[in-house]
Amino acid sequence: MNKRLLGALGTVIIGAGVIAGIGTYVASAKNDSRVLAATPAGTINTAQGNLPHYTLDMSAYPDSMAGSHGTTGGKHPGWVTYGPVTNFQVPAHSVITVTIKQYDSGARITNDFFASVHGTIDGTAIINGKAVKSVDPEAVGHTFTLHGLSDAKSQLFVSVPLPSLPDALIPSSGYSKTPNTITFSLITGDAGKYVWNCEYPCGDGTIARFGGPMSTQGYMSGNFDVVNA
Ligand SMILES: [Cu+2]
Repeated sequence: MNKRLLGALGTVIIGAGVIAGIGTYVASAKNDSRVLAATPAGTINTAQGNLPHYTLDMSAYPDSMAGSHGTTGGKHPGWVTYGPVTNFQVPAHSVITVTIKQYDSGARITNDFFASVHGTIDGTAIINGKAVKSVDPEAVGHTFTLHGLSDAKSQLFVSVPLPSLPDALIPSSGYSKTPNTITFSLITGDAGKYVWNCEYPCGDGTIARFGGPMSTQGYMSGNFDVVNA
């Protein structure tokens, strides 16, 4: 992550003189209203019967040079971020198969609970083709952790660890061609407002690395709206 951060900072310093429109990106990073809706994928058999099936694809990046922050990375090019956006919309009472490409390095997670898979169908996630219930707590890059809010009738809690890439596989510019691929499925309940965040301390040094992107919407957290189809 440090290597990527230095590289990103270098890019900013070189690019600052020629980027006239950076103010636009600063404004958009503060309040990213873009929403990615899940893609219909037929129906699927579950223990709860045959349910509508949807897919949702996202990525976790070691900086903000991809995703929703603009081609210059926005106000914080070196901040880790999810992309292409951090707000998602999915239908109620449906199976949502989420696929995340994870391009970042990492280290030990603070709380081992978040190195295990929780709340998915079968309690597993498929990581690089293999079904697992947990990952090495010493090598976590990010997590995707979904919580219900009080106005949601159904309780929903899903948490999936995204293993880190070894530092040797993080290129000095661009992204690894071999990200970790994490796939899991969850069943949504009633329509309502949910939120998700990352539980790996991938932020900056403030508040024990829960600052910066960890405490800013549009980077390591966002909305997860469950709507009636
Ligand atoms: Cu994170």
